[in-house]
Amino acid sequence: MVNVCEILGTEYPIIQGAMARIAECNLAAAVSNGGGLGIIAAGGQSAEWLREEIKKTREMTDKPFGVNIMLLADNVEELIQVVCEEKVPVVTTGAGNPGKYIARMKEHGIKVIPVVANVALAMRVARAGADAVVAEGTEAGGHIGETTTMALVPQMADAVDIPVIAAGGIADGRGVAAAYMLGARGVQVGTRFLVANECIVAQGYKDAIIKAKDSSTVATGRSTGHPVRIIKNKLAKKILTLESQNAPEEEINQLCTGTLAAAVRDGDADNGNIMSGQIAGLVKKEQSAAEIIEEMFKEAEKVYEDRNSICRAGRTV
Ligand code: TUI
Repeated sequence: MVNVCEILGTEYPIIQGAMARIAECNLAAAVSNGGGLGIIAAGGQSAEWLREEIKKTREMTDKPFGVNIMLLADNVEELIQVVCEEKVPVVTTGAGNPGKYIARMKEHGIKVIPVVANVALAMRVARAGADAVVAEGTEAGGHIGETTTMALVPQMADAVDIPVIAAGGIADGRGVAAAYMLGARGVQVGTRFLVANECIVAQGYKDAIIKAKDSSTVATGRSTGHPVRIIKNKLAKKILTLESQNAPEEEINQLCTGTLAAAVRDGDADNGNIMSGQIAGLVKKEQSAAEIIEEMFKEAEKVYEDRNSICRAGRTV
């Protein structure tokens, strides 16, 4: 099977998670310069914006980087056109089935890595020619599926013959080592990169991640069929209340309008939509993207070397 670093063209097998309105040229270039694959999140952005970010990223790094295309966006066709014209090295996709776009992107020399939350979709994209898949467990932030990383990764690794990259709940070397034990050959990390020095998100958002505990996130939107994991704040509680009252979808959508901008731009920790993974409780300090990557892989190597023997019936085997 092809090595993930070879597919990505990186030193480390790590992809930065796509974070809508947050992941732009500064974070993408910093992650790529740190030896991982930085990602520009195109979700909610125009084709012109994306073209400009690609240009700026290329000015900031000579390393490979990627673009994430969120498939619920209404301008997906235009965004696909931009990544093809710009010959972006890697494209990740989310929130849908990218099957019909894969051949076109590959014709332009793009490596295609769909982010998926179930085995059925992983098998479909593998058949359509995907180079690797990200198995994203429900621990992840943002739009999520139902299955945990622990259960999803080994099942996906058995089902497809392309490399599986684990996501959801990974923020340190133990998580990296665990992902490998489950059959993954790379990781995607979002939450920890939110607090990278180079990440342009408002300080209030970073503080909310650093203050978070294991139980600080909640999945909203289960009632509308689009579950989204966010920090459990005033906004989250209002959404959950409306959902428990079976409020119409429009009312929930209205409540959510502008809340991502409030979180990302204004750092509104109460009424902003602060997407975050469950692993936020482990993220305790702001660092450069390069330090985050180096620390995670150094720690993963150490965890692997220091592993204890597995015990059977109380005896070391
Ligand atoms: O896409 C993500 N994470 C995201 S997208 C996003 S923007 C957004 N905001 C509010 C509502 C919806 C989107 C924030 N975070 N991760 C990958 C992912 N894909 N997670 C879940 C899925 C998924 C879900 C259903 C993929 C396909 C799918 O159905 C299609 C099928 O054929 O199974």
